[in-house]
Amino acid sequence: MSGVSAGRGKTQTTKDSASVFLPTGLKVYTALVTLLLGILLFCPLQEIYTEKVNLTMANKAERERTFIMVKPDGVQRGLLGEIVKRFEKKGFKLVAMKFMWADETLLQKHYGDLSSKPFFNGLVKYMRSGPVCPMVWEGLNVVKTGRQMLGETDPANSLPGTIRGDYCIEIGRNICHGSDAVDSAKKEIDLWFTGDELVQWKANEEPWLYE
Ligand code: DAT
Ligand code: MG
Repeated sequence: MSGVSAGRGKTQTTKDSASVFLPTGLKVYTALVTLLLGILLFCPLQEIYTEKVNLTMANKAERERTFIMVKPDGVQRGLLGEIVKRFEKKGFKLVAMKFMWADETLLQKHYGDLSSKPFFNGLVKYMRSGPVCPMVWEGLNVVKTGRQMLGETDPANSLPGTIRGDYCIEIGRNICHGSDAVDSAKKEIDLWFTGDELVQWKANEEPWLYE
């Protein structure tokens, strides 16, 4: 009995204090609800904003891909690192790279549009004379900029500062290849690489390269 009465007494006390502190309780409750609503609203908004910023950057950075290849003379002359370095330092992102001997069929397909040229057989033979290093680079306007970095097809016409302008002399030994258009880049990438070989990754320097 005494327990019941003690319990009753306790309940009464709690009721009393609740009614005394109700306005403060309500304030705290309102503040908590407002805070919660604020967090609930702010987070998705911030997420949407961040996503949009990232997307804008990604769109710029991932707008284009090009196919660059160091030819057998470039490899033999120890210029592989130099050519990779130029693309890397420019800020382009490496998507794929391999070191291989290219077979005749692959090279005939790669240079298919030049098959009627008198230098075609010599070109394929030269490209089979040693290992090559095909690569995929990504970035804003990378196709056009890549070609500018390579220089003219004939090194004699290539400006100093370009890869061919700095490191080679003759058209038949021009050390590197670069896609000449976005469409041909797509075809060349598909010809030389499987989908699995194109590496998905986020370059940390992107926010410092694209605004
Ligand atoms: P690029 O490699 O600049 O795209 P291209 O596609 O016209 O030039 O030719 C492919 C390669 O063929 C080129 O890098 C070197 C070789 N080549 C082109 N014209 C040549 C020529 N007149 N004599 C010998 N080789 C030539
Ligand atoms: Mg070409």
